[in-house]
Amino acid sequence: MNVVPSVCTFCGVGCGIGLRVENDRVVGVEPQPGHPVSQGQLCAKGWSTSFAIDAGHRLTRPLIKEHGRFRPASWDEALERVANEFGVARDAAGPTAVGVISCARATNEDNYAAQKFARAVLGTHNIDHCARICHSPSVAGLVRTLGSGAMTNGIADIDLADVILVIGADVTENHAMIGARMLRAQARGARLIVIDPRRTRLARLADIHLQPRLGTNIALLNGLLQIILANGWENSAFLASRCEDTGPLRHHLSDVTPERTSAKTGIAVADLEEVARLYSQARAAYLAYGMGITQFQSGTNNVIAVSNLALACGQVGRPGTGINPLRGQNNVQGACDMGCLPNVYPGYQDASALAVQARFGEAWSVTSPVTPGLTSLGMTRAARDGALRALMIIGEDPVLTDPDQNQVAHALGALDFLVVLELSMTETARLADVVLPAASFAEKDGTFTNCERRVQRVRRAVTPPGEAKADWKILAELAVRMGYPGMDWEDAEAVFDEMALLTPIFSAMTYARLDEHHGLQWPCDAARPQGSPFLHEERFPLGKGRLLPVTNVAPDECPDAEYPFFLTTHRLHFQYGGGSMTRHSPLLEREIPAGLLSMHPDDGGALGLHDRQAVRVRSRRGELETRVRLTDEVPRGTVAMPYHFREAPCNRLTNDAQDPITHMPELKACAVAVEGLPAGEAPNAEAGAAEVIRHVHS
Ligand SMILES: Nc1nc2c(c(=O)[nH]1)N[C@H]1C(S)=C(S)[C@@H](COP(=O)(O)OP(=O)(O)OC[C@H]3O[C@@H](n4cnc5c(=O)[nH]c(N)nc54)[C@H](O)[C@@H]3O)O[C@H]1N2
Ligand SMILES: Nc1nc2c(c(=O)[nH]1)N[C@H]1C(S)=C(S)[C@@H](COP(=O)(O)OP(=O)(O)OC[C@H]3O[C@@H](n4cnc5c(=O)[nH]c(N)nc54)[C@H](O)[C@@H]3O)O[C@H]1N2
Ligand code: SF4
Ligand SMILES: [Mo]
Repeated sequence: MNVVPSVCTFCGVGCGIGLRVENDRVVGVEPQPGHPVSQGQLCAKGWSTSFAIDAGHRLTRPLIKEHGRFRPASWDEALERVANEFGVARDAAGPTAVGVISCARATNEDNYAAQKFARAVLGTHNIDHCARICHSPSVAGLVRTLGSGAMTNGIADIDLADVILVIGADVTENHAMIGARMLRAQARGARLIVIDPRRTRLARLADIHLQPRLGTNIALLNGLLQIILANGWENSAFLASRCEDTGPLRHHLSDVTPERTSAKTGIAVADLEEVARLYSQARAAYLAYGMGITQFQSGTNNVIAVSNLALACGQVGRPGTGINPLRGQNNVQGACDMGCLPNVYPGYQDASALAVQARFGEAWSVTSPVTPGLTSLGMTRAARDGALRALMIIGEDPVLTDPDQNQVAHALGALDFLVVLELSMTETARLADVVLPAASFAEKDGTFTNCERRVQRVRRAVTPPGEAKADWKILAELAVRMGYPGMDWEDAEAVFDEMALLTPIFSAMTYARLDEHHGLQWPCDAARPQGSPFLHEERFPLGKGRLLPVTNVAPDECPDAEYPFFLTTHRLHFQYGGGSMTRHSPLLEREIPAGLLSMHPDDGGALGLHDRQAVRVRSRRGELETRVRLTDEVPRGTVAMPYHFREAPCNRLTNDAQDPITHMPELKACAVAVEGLPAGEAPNAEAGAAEVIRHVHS
């Protein structure tokens, strides 16, 4: 047996794994000893990798849909079809009528190729990926306050903190090895504070759990800041030397009082004061946050409120202290860094700047597109309106993971042409005209960038199943067919080298140097050849930090007589995303009954429900059936559902009201009604599925 060093394919922690290979098959996984992030450990998902990529459920040949059914086709025929359909759509309606959605689970090399394919071959900035509905508000918010949207500190910095403040992140479930590290820090004396409307496992173990009402983050963060300023607990020296004038923010907070904050958020004044004191007076405070901050129509302002708090207390720019948006997917940091966003080229180079357009135009020997690109949900809307005609989706499952499933299915159905590059047949791939089989991370060379900006190598450990190929290779072959020779790379390393040449923050990285260092953290350039474990020591990319006044905005849809509950959506430790990988593991599947609705026992009692009874959940957009789980982990008036399960897809209920700055949809709050089904009845997993199909064909 051979053990090939690699990186976990699930979450953004980026744990080091060893793929155990026997007879050209991955038969198991082991932790990489001495790995800087995972320190020789893995969570249950990491251990289950071999099931997730097993050839038994993989796509092995290109598929073309004919009369509503897929038939196998040769690569030649399938690629010709794709090239032709994109050509037709572009000729008929211009380059803004075609688009690409890329994959935060695929490598940097795949993502670099995806945005180059969109910009250089299709001639459009219509390129985006799931960061849109994940941490786009972090990028936008922190760019406005600091100038850079990445985690300011490494994971190991948790060991240096004396206060750990977690806001809207369920870390033991979703970033398990970071959660474990936080609990170890607590055991050696750090104070752990969790702010979450749900009583998560980490909240139960924390020293302090603040349980705000859903959607009151800004009221809470402004309230903490007001207490800090009123008591003189701010870091005046830091504010004077590192930040712009705080006058406007102070003025903005002048009518905030602890009592008003308490009334808005539902948190006792004494608890607010205790958290304000602990965080501001800490020697090093490691602030981490997640989707409970970003997935609101006020997502960008929520992030700004987080940043205001950290800047006012001088808790950024030192080891162990900073602002850390816990990036979600294994390579979502990388997909952003590679420029799979409509507004930036690789390395966050402004796509609207003429000099940047000229630079990439020259490097790629093309005329760069000038029309601003659409976001992923912008593309969905354009498809619905008939303005977007042909779409490529690389490794995303929006039918399960985007808000308002019926509208998503309707939009995908309205396209002239949809091609999906996937590992297995997902709910989204089923709707495609052509499906292309992609190689998984264990079957290709490349790099992933974890949430602490660490670029690490993955390696081809086994042959891809059947005729599957690396995404970058598929895109390169398609480019040739569409008359563009500039993507004809020798191998993944050549893609990386081209990227590093054009991207200043990666300029000192090579595969050989990544190997030597267990990965390197960007920025990594001539001035910082060893990479950057933490950011902003002496100055912010903006120069001085900005504290910007922001005001709480209620969720777009709040409970009323017809839909009396707030629904919030979340994740479970043993499942991942749309479940297309984790649900193939019998070990993970055994842990979780599909998609239960969590409800407070008092609410359940008022509705006459008993634990595990089948219920129907309805919103203004759709309905589904599942079972109820009565638990005081959720507060009264709020119900919660995970989004991993096609049998009970909570995104049939969610609202796509959006943050005006980033177009982040409000996945964390909408209004629903719940009713019990007759005793003894089982939930109908198909309820609504027929509706989706009807939308596709209408
Ligand atoms: N097991 C597993 N791990 C994963 C994933 C997975 O699918 N499964 N997905 C990965 C991805 S893509 C991502 S982005 C990360 C996400 O990781 P997290 O950010 O931890 O994601 P969530 O569980 O969606 O939401 C976090 C918390 O926000 C809370 N919340 C809801 N509303 C509010 C509010 O108004 N205020 C506050 N303060 N909190 C609120 C919820 O109760 C929830 O506990 O996880 C990654 N890791
Ligand atoms: N209600 C609700 N909805 C949510 C969220 C929420 O909290 N609540 N969270 C949102 C967030 S933060 C995110 S990030 C999105 C995630 O949404 P998605 O990105 O749609 O979710 P995944 O299931 O991770 O889909 C990734 C797909 O990529 C495929 N894949 C893996 N590796 C490769 C590869 O190398 N090449 C190719 N071509 N394919 C590959 C997998 O098979 C999988 O089907 O979901 C969002 N949806
Ligand atoms: S914590 Fe994340 S990266 Fe580490 S093993 Fe678990 S899923 Fe994989
Ligand atoms: Mo995410």
